[in-house]
Amino acid sequence: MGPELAVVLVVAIVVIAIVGVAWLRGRARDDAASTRDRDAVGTPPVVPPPAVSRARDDDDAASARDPDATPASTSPRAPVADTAPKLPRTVPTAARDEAARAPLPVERPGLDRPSVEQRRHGDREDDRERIRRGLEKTRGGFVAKLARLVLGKPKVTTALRDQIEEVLFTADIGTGVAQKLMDRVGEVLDRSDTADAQAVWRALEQAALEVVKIPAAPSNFTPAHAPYVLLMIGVNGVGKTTTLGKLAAAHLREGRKVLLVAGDTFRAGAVDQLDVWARRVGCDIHTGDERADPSSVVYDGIRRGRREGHDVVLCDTAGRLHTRKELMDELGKVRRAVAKAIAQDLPPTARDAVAGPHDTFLVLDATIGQNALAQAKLFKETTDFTGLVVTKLDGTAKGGVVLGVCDELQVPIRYVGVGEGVDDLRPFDPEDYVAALFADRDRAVGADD
Ligand SMILES: Nc1nc2c(ncn2[C@@H]2O[C@H](COP(=O)(O)OP(=O)(O)OP(=O)(O)O)[C@@H](O)[C@H]2O)c(=O)[nH]1
Ligand SMILES: [Mg+2]
Repeated sequence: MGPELAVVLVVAIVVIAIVGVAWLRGRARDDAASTRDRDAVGTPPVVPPPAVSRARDDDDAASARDPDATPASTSPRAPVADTAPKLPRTVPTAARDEAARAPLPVERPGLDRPSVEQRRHGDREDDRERIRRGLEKTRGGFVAKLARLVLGKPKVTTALRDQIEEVLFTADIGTGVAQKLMDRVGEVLDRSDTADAQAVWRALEQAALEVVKIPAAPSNFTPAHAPYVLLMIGVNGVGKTTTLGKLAAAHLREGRKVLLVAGDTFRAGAVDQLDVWARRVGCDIHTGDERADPSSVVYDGIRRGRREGHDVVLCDTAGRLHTRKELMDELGKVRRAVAKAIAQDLPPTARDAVAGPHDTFLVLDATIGQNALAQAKLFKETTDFTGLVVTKLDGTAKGGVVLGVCDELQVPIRYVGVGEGVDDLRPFDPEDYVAALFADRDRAVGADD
């Protein structure tokens, strides 16, 4: 082979090599492109979750834990998906926690009402309406039976006495109240054999009003040494935590700075439940370590409230059976811790006078009727409380238990719960309650047993 042939061969090999490499590179690019196309059709792309949607998930989880939490459909949440900043696929713990702690939309009943005067008038009307609606089932129960007996005829005769007596004594109002109401009916009937039906009805209404009208000084939410401290007590599931959440909203609405204190360190999820309420109404919360001593949590919470300028400190406690001595002893310890925390800022001479919180409310569940009364009596034997809250008046025919509780305990009812929502707590007004109980006479007469 001559030198010319050798040069031609080398040049040919080099050209073939260059063309081959270029061809292989082109194949590789095509393969990559077709893989992308396949993925785009068959597998959804992995998109990092937006920060706010994480918070929404937490909210939903929380509302599953807490039936009080506002359902997503009614909550005025802003749409988040498009505007939310994208987080990297692995969301850093700090960012996740921050998203989870993001405050829920604040629900403060009444803030949008036009003026103070109008608002107060509106509130009053609203209160009456809510109580009236809450007592619907009770009205359909023993009140409807009474109405059929008394108002169903133009005149009430003494022959009806026994029947009225039977209705009253089988109603969930307690025998003491039944007797008081019966005595009044008797007084009207004693005057003559037949009585005007409206006069008998008015006598019943008047007697009921006397039972529930318990003189009580209103709570002082602005004590000389802030904060005002409230302790909520009662057996399991009566509505302590829910009532605290609603109360927090009511205080915020009055412009007070509120701190919720998670004194229920016993039940798993109790702290989270209160936390949901704090975020929901937009107030601060104080929590201790898991399984911490409730007295120390409450003590620290009150001290923090004082330090940080809260006007109102609302303390939750674990549900407890009045029959469990150790739990009732624990409650005594919590009360002493509260007294100690409040007394710290008082002049030495005033300290001994502090025996406990400014208010202690015993929460009673109306749906259990006479058992609520029995509970309250037993609590009273071991604990002091300054007021009662009767919850779940909505959806029960046993709303007459309010009468029995007032009569037996002679402790004022401060609030009534008429639903699970943030706006479903109403200050108890004796006149409104009795008016609502005896309202809708015509409908009550027509109602079924
Ligand atoms: N319908 C109605 N439900 C209520 C009312 N108050 C509370 N509830 C419901 O009662 C249930 C128990 O309420 P909680 O506030 O958890 O009761 P609790 O006393 O704190 O319970 P424990 O912490 O377990 O002792 C929840 O489902 C509340 O939504 C009310 O006024 N009406
Ligand atoms: Mg609770």
